Parts: sequence; C-alpha cells; structure tokens
Amino acid sequence: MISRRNVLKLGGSTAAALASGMILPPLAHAEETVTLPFANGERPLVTYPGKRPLIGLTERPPQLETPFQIFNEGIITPNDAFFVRYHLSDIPLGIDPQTYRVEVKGLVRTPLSLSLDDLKAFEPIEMVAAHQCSGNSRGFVEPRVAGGQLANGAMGNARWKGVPLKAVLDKAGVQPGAVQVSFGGLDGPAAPDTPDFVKALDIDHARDGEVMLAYAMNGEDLPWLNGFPVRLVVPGWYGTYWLKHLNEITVLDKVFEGFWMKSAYRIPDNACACTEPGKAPDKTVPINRFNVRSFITSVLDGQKVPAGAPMKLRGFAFDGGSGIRQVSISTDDGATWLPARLGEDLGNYSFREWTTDIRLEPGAHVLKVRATGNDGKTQPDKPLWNPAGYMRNCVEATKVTAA
Ligand SMILES: Nc1nc2c(c(=O)[nH]1)N[C@H]1C(S)=C(S)[C@@H](COP(=O)(O)O)O[C@H]1N2
Ligand SMILES: [Mo]
Repeated sequence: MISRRNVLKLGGSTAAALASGMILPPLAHAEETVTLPFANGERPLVTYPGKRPLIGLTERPPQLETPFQIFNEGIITPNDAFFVRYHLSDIPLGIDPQTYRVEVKGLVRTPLSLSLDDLKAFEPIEMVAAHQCSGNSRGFVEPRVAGGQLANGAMGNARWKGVPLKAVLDKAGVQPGAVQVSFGGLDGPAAPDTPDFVKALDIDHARDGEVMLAYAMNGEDLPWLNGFPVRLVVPGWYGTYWLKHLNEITVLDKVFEGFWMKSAYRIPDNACACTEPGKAPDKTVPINRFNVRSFITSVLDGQKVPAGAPMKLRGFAFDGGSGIRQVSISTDDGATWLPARLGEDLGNYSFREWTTDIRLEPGAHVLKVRATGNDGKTQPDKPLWNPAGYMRNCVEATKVTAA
C-alpha cells in the first residue's frame, strides 16, 4: 500500500487509482486474453492506472505491449496505449513532484540538484520521436531466443517536450576529460545483488542538443509507467537509453562499465548486427540507433478484405533519424513493388505515415511494405538473427484473403 501523502497529485483517474493502491493490479485479474502469432503467444489484456487495456507480458515489474491495431488510430501513439518496459521489480509507486530532484554530478564544475520547476525554467524544446524497445518483435525471431516474447507492440511515437540535456550539462559546466554521461532512475532492484539499471551515452552524444530530459508527452505529464515526472529521450536510439524517473546524471572520465552497458544490450559488432543462427558473435558493441522499419496498419495478418473493390492501404515507417525517403508496397508477395504516398512529415525521428490504393482479385494475397531511409538503407527481405533477438527489421508479410 502507498500512503496518500506520497502519492502524486495527478488529478483524474490516475491519482485516484494510485491513492487507492491500485498501481500493480495482478495479471490474474485480466478478463480478456489475446493470442500473439507465435508459439506460447497467449497474453492477458490488463489495465493499469493511466492505461487502457494493454497486452501484459510480466506483472512484476509491469511490462505492457500495445495491441497492434492501435497504431492505425493515428501516427501519434496515445499516452494511455503506450508500451511499458521495466527491468527491476522495485518501481516507484509514489513520487512527490515538489521534492523530486535530478542530481547532476561527477566531472562538472557546479553539481546541480534540479527541481521540476528548475527544469521547466529552461528554454523548452519539442520533438516528435519514435520510441522502440531493442527487443520489439522478438517473438517472431526464428530460431527462438530468450527474452521478452514481444510482437510488434513495443514501440510508439510521441511528441516529447523538455529540456535539452546539453543545456543542463552546460549549466553544470562539464570539465575537460569528460568521456561519458551515465543516467539512473528512481527504480531499483528488489535483491541487493541485482545491478541497478544505469545507462550511459558518449559525452558528444549527450551534448548534441537533441537528447532531452522530457517532462511532457503528447501535451500531458508523462504517464506514471512511462517515467513520470522526467525521462531521457534519445531520438533515433533504442529505448534502453530512455531512462525513466530520471534522478541521476553523472559525468564520467571513462567509459561506464555497469552491467546494463558492458554485458547487456549488446549487438554483434558488424554491419548487419547479425550472426548465423545459433552462433555467438566474436565481438559486440552497445546497441545504438534504430534500423529502418515499416508496417501495414489498416489490415491485419489473416484478415478478410473485399475483392475487386478499391481499397486504401495505410501504415507507417521510421528509421534512426535520417528520415523516410520512400515506401514501396507489394500485393504479390514481393514480386513487384509500387511506391506509396508519404503522409505529413513530423520530423526525421517521427513515424511517417504512408498510404496507397490497391484492388485485390478474389483469393489469397501476401501484402508487403518496404521503407528506405534518406541514408539509403532499406529493410532486408529475410530476417537477420542475433542471440538477443534485437533489431528485427525484415520486410513483414501480411496475408489477406479477398472475397
Ligand atoms: N528507470 C528505468 N528506465 C528505463 C528502463 C528501466 O527498466 N528503468 N527500461 C528501459 C528500456 S529497455 C526501454 S525499452 C524503455 C521503455 O520505456 P517505456 O516503458 O516508457 O515504454 O525504458 C527504458 N528506461
Ligand atoms: Mo528495451
């Protein structure tokens, strides 16, 4: 139970739910289930404070996946449908925004202890940026690999508002010899021998003016489970760096060697970030930028569609920040491709909508979508494999039957 005093004054249903101690409803209370399209894909649909029913992966800590059809509602993912990922079971259940502080320390001239008001006094920036877990789509990886068996719902697109990390670091005054900056949050391990979740970025990346301490998401406070009151946003980079409930920023004179950088979240150090299935890589590097991906959202795999009638196909594409140059559609399992129209450009880090008009003869069809970034990179036809099941980005197939 959490005391009323410690509970954030959010107003509305979240505050009420938190005040009544409902922050961690057991998954067993789920009334509905969904089946993701791979073995052992049965999942409960669960409701947490501030969230509509989402696909429950684990209960402690809560891990929630966005049901895929929600991505067809719009190019911005609603806050109450945004996915949730935590590593450590001791997540914060009550945060007082009055006493909340972000400490800036280490190799700086003036260590800082910034309140939420202090952060909001900086000149704000806003950016639409896609967020995605490294293990998004891991459940589709063949041969199967260990880790959260996610379908395609561990991603989302939001308008983030906050302070550039650069402005905060400049205020503290980074000293010569800085190499990396590490980030810690309010959550912690339940057992003392579990390493705390701490991530790090190179100093130049941390000072690129785009990495952000975000306090708002789609015009509202961050949802509790997405890192209230402040999280790091690292545009174009995998979600593992997007530290939630951020309370510690440490400037370091060497490369950070904590477990979550040195041992976890690493990819094969080669151009495809892949190995032969079953083979461990010789050398690894920390996971970094998203590769390019695209999805069809207006029809789902296995759906029946009208034959002979004009049909609008819709979806989105994104990459690690070069922006989407082209999206191509195939209605014949990849034999021929036609360009799709690109929708509104919300910036290079955002999901980019695409649409196209097709007409299908009666029978079974395999629809495919493939995106190319402004950097010239495109999606592979065949899936690439790595031991952690990270960075899946092959061309996806959507099977439909027209009748
Ligand atoms: N404090 C904290 N921040 C964290 C994590 C965590 O376990 N604790 N997980 C990271 C990972 S791996 C991902 S994918 C994203 C998920 O962000 P979300 O829960 O807002 O979707 O948070 C990142 N930031
Ligand atoms: Mo993640």
